[in-house]
Order: sequence, then C-alpha cells, then structure tokens
Amino acid sequence: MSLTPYFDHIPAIRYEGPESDNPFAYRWYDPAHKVAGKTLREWCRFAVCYWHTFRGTGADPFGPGTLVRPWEDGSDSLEMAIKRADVVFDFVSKLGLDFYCFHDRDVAPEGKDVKVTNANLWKVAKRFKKLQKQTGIKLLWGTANMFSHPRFTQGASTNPSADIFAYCANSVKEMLDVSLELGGENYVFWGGREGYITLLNTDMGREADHAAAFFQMAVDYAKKIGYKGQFLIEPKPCEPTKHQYDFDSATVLAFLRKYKLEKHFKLNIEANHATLAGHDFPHELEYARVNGALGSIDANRGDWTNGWDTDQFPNDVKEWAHAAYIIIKNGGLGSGGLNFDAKLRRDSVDVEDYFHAHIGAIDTVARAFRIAGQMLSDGVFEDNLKRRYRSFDKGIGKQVESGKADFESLQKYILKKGNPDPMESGRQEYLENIFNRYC
Ligand code: XUL
Ligand code: CO
Repeated sequence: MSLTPYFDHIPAIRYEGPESDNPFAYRWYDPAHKVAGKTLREWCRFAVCYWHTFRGTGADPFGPGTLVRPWEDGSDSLEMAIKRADVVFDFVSKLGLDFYCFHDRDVAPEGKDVKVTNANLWKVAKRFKKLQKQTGIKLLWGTANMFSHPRFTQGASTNPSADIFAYCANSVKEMLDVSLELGGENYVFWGGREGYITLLNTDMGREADHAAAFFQMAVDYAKKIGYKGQFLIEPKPCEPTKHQYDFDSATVLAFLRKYKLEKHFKLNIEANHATLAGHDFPHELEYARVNGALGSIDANRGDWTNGWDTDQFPNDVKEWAHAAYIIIKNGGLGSGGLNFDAKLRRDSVDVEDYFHAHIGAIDTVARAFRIAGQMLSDGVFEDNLKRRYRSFDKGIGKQVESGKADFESLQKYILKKGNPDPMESGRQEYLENIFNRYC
C-alpha cells in the first residue's frame, strides 16, 4: 500500500531478466541472485539519495530549476518536509531497495534560530522512524549540510570564525543523535567548503588542526551516546573550493594518520570525485581497499569531456565490473553500500525519468557484479598477479617481505648474481583482451 498517489501509475519494479522489454523492470538486478557466495542484494545495498532525487531542482549557473515534482507545493515548510518524506519512502519501496541517505537540510528547513532548526529536524526524524518501521527501509547514512548556507562560505570546521565552528558542532551533534535514533549504519563527512581559494588569507596548518579537532569531537561524542555507525570521509579534490583538503583517498588517509584518527574512519568513494582528482574510480577504490579503508560508495559518473561534477547516474558496465571486482575482493562494503549520488538532467522532467535513471544504474551495477564474480572465480587476473610477483615468494624476495633483508645482504645477492633476471612481460594488452571478453 502506497502512502501517496504520485507513483501509482508505475508498477513495482521487479526482476524480469535480460529478455524483458518492460522499461519498468530490472534486467540484471535479481536481488536473490548469488555472486561469489552472497546475493546481489547483500553486495549492493543500494540507497536512494534524498538531495538530488528529491531536493535538486535542475538549476544550473545559467538558469533556474526545471524539474517537475507534482507533490511539491513550492514551499520549504515543515509540512511539506513531512509530506515529502512519505513520497520518498514510496519511491524507495517501489524500486524494492533497502536504504536511503540524507543531509539534515535536505529533510528539514532551517528555523529562525538554531533551536528551531534543531526542533524541525527532530519532527521529520520522528516521521522517518515511523516510515522505516512501516516499510523496512533503513538509513544507510546521514550527514550535515555545512556548505550551502552563506554562513559556510569560508568553510565549516575550517572556517576562520569560531562561531561557525560551534554552529557546525551543533549540526553534527544533532545529526549523530538522529543517526542513533534512526539506526543509521554510517555517518558521512564530506568537506564541502573545507578548503581554500587563496593562501593570501588562509592559515592552512591551523585549518587542518581545527578540522582534526572537530573530527575528534565527533568521535568522542559518538562514543558518549553509544552510536556505533561507521564514520566515513568522502574525498573530493575541488568544487566548490579550489583546493579541497580531502583531495583523494591518499590525502585523507595521510591526514587521518597525522592526527591519529585513522582507526575511527573509512572512506566513502565517489566515482565522479575520483575522476575530478585525475584518477579513475577503480584507483580510488583500490587505494582505499589496500589500506583497509574502503567503507562505502557514492555511485555516479562524470563526463570525460569536461571537468565538472556532473553527477550522472552510472551506466558504464566495464568501469563498474572493475569496481565490483575490487568490492568483492574487499569482502563487500561492511555497513556501507552504494548510494546514487546522481541527478537527472535538467530536461528529464517526467516522474518516469526518476525510475529510468535508477533502473539503469541498478542494472549496470548488478550486471557488473555478475561479471566480476565470474572473473574472480575463473581466477585469470589473480593467477596473473601471483605469477607476476612470484620472485617475492622465495629466496631473496621472501627475505625482503619478511623484513630479513637489508641493503648489505641485497648488495651481496646481486653482486653474486651479476645481473638481474631479464624483464618479463606485464602482458597488459593480453589482460585487456581478456577483460573485454567478459564485458
Ligand atoms: C558533493 C557530494 C555530497 C556528499 C554528501 O559533491 O558528493 O553530496 O556525498 O555531502
Ligand atoms: Co557524494
């Protein structure tokens, strides 16, 4: 039974198989289908994101919003916020998904002061609690929007104003309380304006210390209230600031280690942020994985011809096959999942477009998991890796890996040998051909 009438003309989205020509059906996402010992539902843990799908307007720097939402009354009132919550849960239910994600300001309007703002958030959170119980839909992660309002223009925890730092402490404290109340499985920090435009007005060292102090306070507060959700930092190199402090996985991990915060955080990797950083998506995933920090994913894509965060829905099976391969090697995402941090194009103005976007993205990812599972069980790439590094499995290589070698023993070894063994092929083209055979 739906709560609102807005999607009544669309059937519940179910798996019908690759032969189906029903645009309102999954071709690859069979939630019960098993890949590498787990169901697709368990691997994917898909989430609908509140901000793009329900609050984005289609506005761009050259013109106002275009998207049509029949349920909106044009206001940012609390009444509208509560009604919208029902629509969101209807949408997630219709797609047959398990999770949603939101920022505080996506779901509840600001009031005349902090007290009223906090009260508004709690009124909507109460509604969420009821809806979660009714539908079984869960909160993958919550976060605080500390970048949209003009007060955050110069940053949040890295703002030169201590008042703004305190304001942000209130926001995160409230959202941690809400996350505890709603059973939020993770809590995300994306440093929207935590960065700078010019060093002429920026004390970089002091700003980093402030950000670290803020994170430590969040860790301490979560412990105090017994909130056990996984903390995640979402790297992004630029946009809206020129230099964002959380540039990429490597930068965030170095920051966390400097301030001894690494055991409290994992990473939420966003595909389009990876490409903005000059990496590809699999690079960021693998860097996080090998550092034990792959926590969750914002599933979207950019456009390779430009340098913006276009936040399109994922549709590249090959890219995702590689991503799924890494996720499976990671044993999954733990409490994390795949959140569609993606928005409709400005001229996708039909209610049906929300469904087409999600169905396409979900099928892309599901198909990729099926492919990746096959690649792993065939073992071609893993066998190749074993073979390529085999000189470290015995002899002098084994001594290096076990910490038993030093410069002197290595020099003795290579002097005795005279010359290293000849180079072996990296077989890149061969491996690319094999990869293409799967996709
Ligand atoms: C912005 C972005 C955010 C975060 C949450 O580029 O990705 O929506 O995911 O604040
Ligand atoms: Co994101």
